[in-house]
Amino acid sequence: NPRIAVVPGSFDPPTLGHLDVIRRAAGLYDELHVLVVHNPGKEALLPIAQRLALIEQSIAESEIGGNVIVASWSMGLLVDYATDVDAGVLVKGIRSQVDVAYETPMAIVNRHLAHVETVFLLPDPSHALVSSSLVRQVASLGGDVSPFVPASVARFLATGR
Ligand code: COD
Repeated sequence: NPRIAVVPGSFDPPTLGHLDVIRRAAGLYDELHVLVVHNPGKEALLPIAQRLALIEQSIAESEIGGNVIVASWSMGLLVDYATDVDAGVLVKGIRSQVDVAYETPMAIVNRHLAHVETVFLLPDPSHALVSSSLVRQVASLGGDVSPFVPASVARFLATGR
């Protein structure tokens, strides 16, 4: 169904860049699934359940509409989830040429695997340089990450709850 989309990510932790992509994708589709996925290529900071809780809180605290469903997926291919929920579209945010190079082969493979289209959104320039890895680094060195992440994420990283 071309009106149902999935925004997949590691969300380790969720950032204002992620929220910007989610908010805009929620305005484009009837139903939007925000999917926390384990990325085998990255060492994680937060367990999946914690990332799920943080993204749920961040969306609840925002003005993002009621057509968003938050879930996690660790049982195989991303496109298997998309097929399960009848989503025809994957939405990814593109910050730079590096993201284009990383996402292009996955988009082609996913279209072959499941006839799922990938749509790329350009971030708001004010969020384009924010990444989870930057936030992890600043937080681990004791810096203030509140300009880069939703309030509930800043609170969790500072206090552990
Ligand atoms: N502005 C705009 N977009 C942003 C920003 C920002 N500041 N920060 C991140 N984003 C985008 C990213 O480009 C990405 O599209 C999305 O938000 C999520 O980002 P991350 O860093 O949380 O997640 P990643 O890059 O680790 O992606 C993890 C995925 C699991 C989505 C990815 O690895 C994937 O699609 N895997 C497919 C697994 C699979 O099925 N493999 C087999 C076939 S390819």
